Amino acid sequence: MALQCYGPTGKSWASPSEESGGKSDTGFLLSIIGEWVVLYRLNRLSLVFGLLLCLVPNAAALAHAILETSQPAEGAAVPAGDIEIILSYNSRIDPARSAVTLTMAGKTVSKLTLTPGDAPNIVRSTAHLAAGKYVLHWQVLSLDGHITRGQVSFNVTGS
Ligand SMILES: [Cu+2]
Repeated sequence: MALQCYGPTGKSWASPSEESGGKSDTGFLLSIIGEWVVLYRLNRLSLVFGLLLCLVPNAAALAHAILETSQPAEGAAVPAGDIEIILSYNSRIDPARSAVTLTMAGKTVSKLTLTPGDAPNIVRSTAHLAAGKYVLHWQVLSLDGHITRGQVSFNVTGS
């Protein structure tokens, strides 16, 4: 509602030039600059509004992708071999623009190929792993266009 006051039609660009003959160019220029300033402020306003949406807890819960559960779970021990990896988030994510990497002792072991899970908030993958301490680094894109990251540490035990 308040935004309508600043709309492009709020102050006419044409009227100053029509009324005063000599000053027309400067008047027109000034009004254009005025519009630019207003547009710039509106952009900043929407930016601030977007940021606020992400800061307010309830809104963030609907927007940011937060890892809710994982398989393997944090700190879990799983037997070596084919390991199923399932990451479940609080909101819908885009598997095509998300990435999961496995590291061991800070070195990348493999970049996992993600497949959509049973629900739009789940991604899954499989990895054939030998015994060792692994860290799974995930990065996902949620519907609000924000990327969130995190990691899950787990152990693979020898057979
Ligand atoms: Cu967000």
